[in-house]
Amino acid sequence: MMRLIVVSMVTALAIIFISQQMGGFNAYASESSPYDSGYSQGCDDAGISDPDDRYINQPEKGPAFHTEEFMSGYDNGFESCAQDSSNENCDSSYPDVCIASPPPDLNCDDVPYKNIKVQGNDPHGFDRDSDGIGCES
Ligand SMILES: [Ca+2]
Repeated sequence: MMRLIVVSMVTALAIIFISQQMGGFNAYASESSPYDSGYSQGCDDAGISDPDDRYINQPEKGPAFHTEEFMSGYDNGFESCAQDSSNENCDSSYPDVCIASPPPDLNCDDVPYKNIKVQGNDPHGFDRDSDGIGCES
């Protein structure tokens, strides 16, 4: 009987401990981490064309004033958003080059590429024989 009570108490304590751990974890996850704030700051800066206007180049806001975690987020955010904005008019059917989606409908003569990789719906019809290579030369 005594042993059963002890086992029950240990079990109860374990459940309390685990639920506290989970609660603590959730509370932490709901706050933005230094990495996340860095990431969103980096993403914002990627959209600002004049480096002087970027957050990171403001007085007392440079890399020396941030944690390594923030800067790691900043770098990734900047890189990711810089790529997104430069690729926003590139059709995903032509992943190796940047060709805008129609309109206008382009022909191979209109683009400076040969033997381009084609995937997906090929809106320009560069790959008529559907072998994954467009504008063969
Ligand atoms: Ca082809």
